[in-house]
Amino acid sequence: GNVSGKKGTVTDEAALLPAGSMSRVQTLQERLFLVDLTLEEVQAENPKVHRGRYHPEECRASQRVAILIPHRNREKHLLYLLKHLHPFLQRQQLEYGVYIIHQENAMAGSKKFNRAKLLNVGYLEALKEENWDCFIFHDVDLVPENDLNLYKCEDQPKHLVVGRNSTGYRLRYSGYFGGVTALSREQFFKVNGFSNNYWGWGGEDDDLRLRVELHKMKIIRPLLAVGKYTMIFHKRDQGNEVNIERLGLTAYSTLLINGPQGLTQTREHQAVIGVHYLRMKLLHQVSQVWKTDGLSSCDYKLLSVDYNPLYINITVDFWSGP
Ligand code: UD2
Ligand code: MN
Repeated sequence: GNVSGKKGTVTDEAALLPAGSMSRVQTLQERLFLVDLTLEEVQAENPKVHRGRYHPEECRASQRVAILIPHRNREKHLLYLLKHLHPFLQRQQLEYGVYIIHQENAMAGSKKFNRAKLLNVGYLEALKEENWDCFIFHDVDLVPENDLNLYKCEDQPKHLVVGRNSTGYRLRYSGYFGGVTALSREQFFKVNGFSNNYWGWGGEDDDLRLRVELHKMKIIRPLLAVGKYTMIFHKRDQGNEVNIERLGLTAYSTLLINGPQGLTQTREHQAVIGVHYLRMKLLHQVSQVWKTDGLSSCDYKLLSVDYNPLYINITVDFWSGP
């Protein structure tokens, strides 16, 4: 359970729910999250955070940690994440800064969301302000449930989301590396960050895992009881439609064994598999392209850097896109 000692936390309430009922989950989450909370209220609850940053008064933190949150059109989620995350990080006595990297869509042809590229931008921009030791790459809609899930870096890259409410608190597949990850400044630099080429939903997390493995690093995770998250209920966003080129691990292994014919029945299916095949090729090429696609090639137009009480907002636009 939750070690914060507070009553009425997400964990406590979720435990009362009958399992497997999506509408009940949605109702619960509306009750927990979708009340009329305002940014002013969350600010008032967190008086010790200034310009998105905090450091403990009683001690010196062992690491300086930058939390990077990719964002577009999720204001409500952001509000609830800020409400839960700031006290959580302070209970862990961390020195930290919270960065929101917001994708603007002013330029032609850049309508699709690019989570990975935004996180590259966050890393590069945050380092201009402070020599952060550790980076937490964080979905806007994931709320950690257990205070023992430490937001700090280890000697190997760390995947913090072992399970979440919406998938029955299980690891989705071995090798899964999405949601929330912690890489040190050096670890992320070593793999040249994320690929910039994943537009729309999916694939970018698998790509980062391959980069990590290529560099002979090993992904570590907290225990299941510790790595628990509540994902605030949401539907797929507009402009973040499934990137159908993304790796389907099962399809991939079938392909390797049987070739594309082994998978297909209908023409539509065949078309989808065709595109899958391209993406698999892309993922297959990670070993050749990681050096030229990543932090080293991340081009973006910086529109603004704003300092809010609870976060630093970096707004960017991208020139290219599919
Ligand atoms: C999963 C992964 C996520 C990423 C994604 C595929 C988990 C828990 N998370 O998320 O890390 O790998 O699949 O790309 O497995 N966002 C916006 N506005 C948008 C679209 C996305 O702000 O219009 C941001 C936001 O921070 C969001 C994140 O991108 O949390 C991931 O998008 P999602 O929540 O729609 O996808 P989900 O939950 O399947
Ligand atoms: Mn999500």
